[in-house]
Order: sequence, then structure tokens, then C-alpha cells
Amino acid sequence: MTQVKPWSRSEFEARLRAKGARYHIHHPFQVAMNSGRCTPEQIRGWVANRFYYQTTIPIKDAAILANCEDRDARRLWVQRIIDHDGREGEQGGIEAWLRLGEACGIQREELLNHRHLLPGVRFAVDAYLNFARRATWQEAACSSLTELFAPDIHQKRLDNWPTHYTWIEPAGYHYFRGRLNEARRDVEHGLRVTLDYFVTREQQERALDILQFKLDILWTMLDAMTMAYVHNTPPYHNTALPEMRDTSI
Ligand code: AHQ
Repeated sequence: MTQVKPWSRSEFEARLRAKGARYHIHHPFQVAMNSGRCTPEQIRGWVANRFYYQTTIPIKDAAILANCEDRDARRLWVQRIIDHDGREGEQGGIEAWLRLGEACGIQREELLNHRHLLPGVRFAVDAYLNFARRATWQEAACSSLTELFAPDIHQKRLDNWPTHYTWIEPAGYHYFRGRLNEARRDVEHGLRVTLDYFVTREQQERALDILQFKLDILWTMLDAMTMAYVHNTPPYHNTALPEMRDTSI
């Protein structure tokens, strides 16, 4: 079979960036959020469910480190864990997300015990973690490239939430502000790893499929939240089981 020519480095990067058209900034839930059409319950539901994603990110990054034999790459990647878990003198992103929860009227304990976590969100996030555990570290690095599009989504929250959601305490926005630079720094490294590692046309196509898989994860999380908080049809909403999980928030 004739070998198909690989894309040039710039063409490959352009195709990765073109996937931004499917980024979850375009999901109806995010569009409603950024245009001020979310109710407090929908915002709190999003904050509570995204907390599971936030707490999984450093575990995912530790899985990548465990699979990575490249010391120079580990020295860069380890910063991602510190950014979320913090260290002496630095609160970290998970603590900042807990502050976001408090700013939205959600007690820390309600986030930490994941009592509002929807099954669909859990499954999507766990699929990401399990992918990172069994993929090569370069494939897992490629899956983090959704952050090519993240600075824009964080900036939109900083631009829109204070105007639309005056009931949220501004102290809660620290997380989004911190991610503007962290995402840009992280994705510069993740993109370099991806462009260097996926060099044949087959590997480049694989990279696009991996990025699509991660886009699916982010989109699916919002689909589950839409069912629960927009259509008011959370799992088991139509059953009378007395011990039904309390997903109301
Ligand atoms: O807050 C986010 C974050 O820390 C990360 C890490 C990165 C990864 O390793 O996959 N992706 C990511 C993302 C964060 N926030 C999301 C948002 O919409 O607030 C975006 C998400 C991403 O684009 O993957």
C-alpha cells in the first residue's frame, strides 16, 4: 500500500487547531452561561460537576508522569500537578475551585463529597483518566490539547460572569484568572510534544482522533448537565425509588 505523505508541521498544527470548532465553548450550555441565561441552579450544578473534573486532572497528570521516561518532559509536566494541588504557600487550583463554589453558594463539603456528581459526568471524566493511564504519555499529552482553546473560554467567563451573575462573589473568579497563563504555558509544551511525536500521516490522523475523543468528553459532560439542570430530567427523575440520589443543587 502506498504510504500517504504526512502533513507538514504547520499543516498538522492547523488541523489540530481547526478542532476548536467542536470545543465545548460552542455547547448550548456554555453559550447560555456566557450570555447570562443560566439560572443559579445551573451555574451551581456546573461548578459542582466540574469539581470532579478538576480533582481528576492532577491524578491524570500523575498517570502521564508515571508513563513518561523522559526526564526533561517530566520536569515540565509535574508543574501541572502543582498548579492544581498547590504547595506550601500556593493554594492551587482545587482550592481555588472550592472558593468558586463558596462564591456561588456551595459549601466546600458539598463539593468535596461529590454529592451532586451526575453519572454522565463521572463516566466522561473517568474515561479521560483511564485513557491517560493506558495510553503512551505522548498520546495522553495530545489529549490535553483542548487547552489550545481554553484561554478564550476562561476570558469569556471573566468578561461575562461579573455582569450577568452579580449574585456570585467576585473572589470566586481567581481560578479562571490563573488558568489564562497556566493553560497557555501548558499547551505550548503539549503542542510541541504532539508535533514532535506524531510524524507519519497515520500517527497524525491518530492525534486528531485523540483530540476528538477529549472534545467528546468535554461535550458529554455538558450534555449530562443539560439533561439534569436545563431539561430537569436527571437520572431516575421519573422513578419513585426513595433512595434516589439528590442531584438538586
Ligand atoms: O481548568 C482546566 C484545566 O485545568 C485543564 C487541564 C487540561 C487537561 O489536562 O486536559 N484541560 C483543562 C481544562 C480546564 N478547564 C476547562 C474549562 O472549560 O474551564 C477546559 C479544559 C480543557 O480545555 O481541556
